[in-house]
Amino acid sequence: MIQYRYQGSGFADWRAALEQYTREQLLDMFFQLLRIRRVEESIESRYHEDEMKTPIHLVIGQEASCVGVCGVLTRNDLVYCGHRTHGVYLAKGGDLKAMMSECYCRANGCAGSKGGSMHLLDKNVGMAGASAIVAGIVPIATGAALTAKMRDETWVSVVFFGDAATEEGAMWESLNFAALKRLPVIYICENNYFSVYSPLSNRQPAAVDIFKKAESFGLNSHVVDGTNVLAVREAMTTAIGRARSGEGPSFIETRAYRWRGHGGTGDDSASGYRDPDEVTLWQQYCPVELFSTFLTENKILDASRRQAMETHIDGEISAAFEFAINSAMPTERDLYAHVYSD
Ligand SMILES: Cc1ncc(C[n+]2csc(CCOP(=O)(O)OP(=O)(O)O)c2C)c(N)n1
Repeated sequence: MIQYRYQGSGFADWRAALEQYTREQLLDMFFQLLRIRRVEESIESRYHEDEMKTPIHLVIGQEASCVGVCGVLTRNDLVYCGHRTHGVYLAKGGDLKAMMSECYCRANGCAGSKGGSMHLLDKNVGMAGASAIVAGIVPIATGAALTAKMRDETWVSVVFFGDAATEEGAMWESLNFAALKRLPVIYICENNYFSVYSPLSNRQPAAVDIFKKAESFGLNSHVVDGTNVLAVREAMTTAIGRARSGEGPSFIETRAYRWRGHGGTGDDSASGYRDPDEVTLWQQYCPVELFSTFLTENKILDASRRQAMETHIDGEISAAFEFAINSAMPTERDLYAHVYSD
């Protein structure tokens, strides 16, 4: 039985929004979406070789939230996230070679081979940390925002997490504190309706939307179509404006669907926890292809431009795999670096 249907309206109402952006900005948003999709597909295609010694959680189907959010951030703004890291890292300007090296556990990986896919970290681009403990990263990101406020800094703290994180006490304690202290923090809840194999309907009462709960804690709160990069970006623009001008925290619930299994490669619907037709249905609302069609219809993207992007991304991905595979493994000495206890 299909339980979760797409509730958005695609790009039908977004024509006027095109005027807010330059052609380059729109093409860049599309490029970022396409790049994340192609990187994920290539990781998926080589994962069976068992050389990437890391669990992976693919973001295919949910790319628009990463690109829509990170598109309005500066390098100095800090981003935190849960275990589904690849899209956030790339959208924040992360280095693809350093990310691939991390997946291959190489010493020059962005987390020095100690993190793997779930713990991408790169201070050069403001990728401040990730945690695989559900909601574990939320108080940390909130604490960072307290630092920004106490030091009178202009940067903002942004944290991505899934719907399951809103079933943890640490989440609500953080929201309460952030609202009380009017902290410059933006909470991005990527609601894909599942916590591993458990649908939202088995975990939370249907009568109260997640973003409404956040609103009741005193946060500026929105729900958006998480397959539409422009919708995410619009909500994020409001949120970042408020955070930078001292108006306090915001909460954005983005609704999209994870096309692949919770972890690893391929679709795992055959195990029975969701209807395979539900996956097929959501694939009609592809964040990459619907934006491509929209831009093409509005004469911003054409076939040759798209092909040039595909070729560029292909080259970048091949180079990143080659770089990672040919990089050195960590030495025994590396194991003791950045370790703070005996
Ligand atoms: C505190 C805690 N409980 C349980 C787990 C096991 N676990 C790992 S991922 C996950 C579900 C995460 O779902 P969600 O936060 O909605 O993110 P999604 O995977 O859907 O992106 C669970 C329960 C964990 N890592 N941490």
